Amino acid sequence: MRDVASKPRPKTGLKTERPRLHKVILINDDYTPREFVVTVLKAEFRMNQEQAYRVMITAHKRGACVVAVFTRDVAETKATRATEAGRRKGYPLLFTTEPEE
Ligand code: TYC
Repeated sequence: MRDVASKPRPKTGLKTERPRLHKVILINDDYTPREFVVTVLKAEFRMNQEQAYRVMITAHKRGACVVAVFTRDVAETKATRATEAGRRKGYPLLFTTEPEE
């Protein structure tokens, strides 16, 4: 069994670099109701009430708040879906993405 643990590993960085992660960012606006923002955060980002409220109120006070980080595809899909949920209700709710440093 110790043989398994001592198998040679691929050299770090050559084949197994992790994909860069992308932040999903919630942007504040003056029109979307707070409770609706919380509902979208819970539905699309699987947050509980407390987590969703904290993110919403941070964006409300500071102008924007990082919601979570994902691989690029997942970040873009979630940001688009969450933005569309607001659009369907006629709200200017906006989620953007940006690569992590
Ligand atoms: N500022 C909005 C209001 O006062 C609530 C809100 C919070 C909207 C965060 C968007 O990302 C947002 N109704």
